[in-house]
Amino acid sequence: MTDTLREGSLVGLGNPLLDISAVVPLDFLQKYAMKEDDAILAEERHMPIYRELIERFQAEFLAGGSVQNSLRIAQWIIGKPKVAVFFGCVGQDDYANILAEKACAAGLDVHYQVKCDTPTGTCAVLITGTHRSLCANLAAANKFTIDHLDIPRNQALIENGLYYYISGFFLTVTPPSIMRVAATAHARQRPFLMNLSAPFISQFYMAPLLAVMPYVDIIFGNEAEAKAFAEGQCWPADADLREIGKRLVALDKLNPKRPRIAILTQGCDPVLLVQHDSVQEFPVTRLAAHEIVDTNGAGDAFVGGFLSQFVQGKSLDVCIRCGNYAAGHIIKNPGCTYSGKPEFV
Ligand code: 26A
Repeated sequence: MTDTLREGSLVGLGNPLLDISAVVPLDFLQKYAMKEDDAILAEERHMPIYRELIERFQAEFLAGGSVQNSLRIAQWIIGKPKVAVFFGCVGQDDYANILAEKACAAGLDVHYQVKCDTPTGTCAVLITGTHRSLCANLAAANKFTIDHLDIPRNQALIENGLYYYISGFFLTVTPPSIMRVAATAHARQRPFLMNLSAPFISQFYMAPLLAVMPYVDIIFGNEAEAKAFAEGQCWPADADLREIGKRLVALDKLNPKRPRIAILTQGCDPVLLVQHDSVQEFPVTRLAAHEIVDTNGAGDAFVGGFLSQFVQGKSLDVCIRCGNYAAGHIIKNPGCTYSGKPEFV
């Protein structure tokens, strides 16, 4: 089946980050005014976190960055190299080498923009039990510019794509690049998929998010992200996740022939698939506490599993089941990493 997949079918853009991950006590989160299961952009006061994680908590270094994670997972499941292409910006340093090496090992085709004067971005991952809190110092990732997409080779790769995936996180960096890719997808009638990514995106980047929403064919998000979007839209405070999903799919859409779909995850509770007025539930296998290594990357892995099937034209049912499989696997491994061969049938 995967033989029919051509190279470069799936195009993703995002922030390539090296995760610096450690198990920490709750008061460490409090020290930096962070919440469990949150994702934030680092401010000046967060800068000591990275060194502290390394020196006090024996942090591990893991390939991260939301979209790059999803594409690595999709590649792992697809098994055929270079079906997925990734664009993002890194520095010229060891961290960039680690990221490129992990991406390449997964079969992902990365085309980084490289900024020599800025270090590669990092993300502090603070693990507390089954929760994780993320604090990203985007550094070079924040320097991605649209002219990287103008390089003829990259332009050709974008035009060659059949499916496009970009995180809401990337709205903090370069809305014009996102609009460019969305417009390409639209002109070619190819699916454009996005992720709400984190509550702060809806809180602080609602305007560029709404600008791209008419292009979005599939929107992913978790419960907290969907609620933050609903709040940003002043939707009724008592709207439950189903209602929010219905309102998300009803937002303006440029291509009405392909109605928007919302896929909302809620941890170990069922995944909701919202289309038109219908909401379907897909159960999640609950892992035993001793099986959980960390939940970092679970949401990205869900999307990766979903994409691995979506690009093969599988039904949404199969895509979501594979998303659940991938998320379950990643939770049993440190960060967004996998072990062995995929076992999704
Ligand atoms: C703009 N921000 C805050 C971010 C991120 C991010 N990826 C892109 N942009 N903040 C955290 N991450 C990544 O999310 C993964 C877990 O879902 C982390 O690098 C981590 O690998």
